[in-house]
Amino acid sequence: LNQRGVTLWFTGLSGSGKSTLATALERDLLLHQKATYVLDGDNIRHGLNKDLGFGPTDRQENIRRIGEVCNLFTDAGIIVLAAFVSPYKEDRDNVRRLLNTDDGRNNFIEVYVKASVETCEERDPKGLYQRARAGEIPNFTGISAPFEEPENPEVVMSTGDNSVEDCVAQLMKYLTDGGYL
Ligand code: GGZ
Repeated sequence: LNQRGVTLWFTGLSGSGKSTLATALERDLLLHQKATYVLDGDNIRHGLNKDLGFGPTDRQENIRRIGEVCNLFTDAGIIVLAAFVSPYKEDRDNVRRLLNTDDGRNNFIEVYVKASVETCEERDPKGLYQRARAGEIPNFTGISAPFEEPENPEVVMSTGDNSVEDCVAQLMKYLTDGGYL
């Protein structure tokens, strides 16, 4: 396999556009013949982590296990696109430490998918914000549970003001300039 692995870690609110960006980037990478794989709630929370909920301890364990999976995929030379709310800075930093090796190789690229609660709530593609406001979903990030903003993310994507295509182009440039492709 003629490529090195790396993990792009998309963090942000529900409805911020993490999976949309990851899936669009995946398409572009596949067109460039790059081995890539998207991890998100759809393929992780229904399988590996189906025993976990959304309280702080379960979210921590969710991210810990996902970090280990990212480490294995990255070691196998795959460009991993991990899209999880991952609201706690400490949990994200633990994954960063796991993936960034002693020889100075940065295998962890934190992508903050930035959109306000108002914007996400307006989109509300699954009606989750509405249900959270009604008190039907406890511990809902942005409503009744915290989101700790990244302090030094490698990339910030403001999805309220940029098209998916522009965001993907920016990420492709980051990967090219960083020698990941
Ligand atoms: C946040 C929730 C919750 C609560 C269910 N809080 O927009 P979605 O639907 O498709 O993505 C969200 C997903 C979050 O799962 P993660 O594994 O990414 O979360 S974490 O990293 O914090 O462990 C949302 C849905 O699951 N969802 N309940 N209470 N999002």
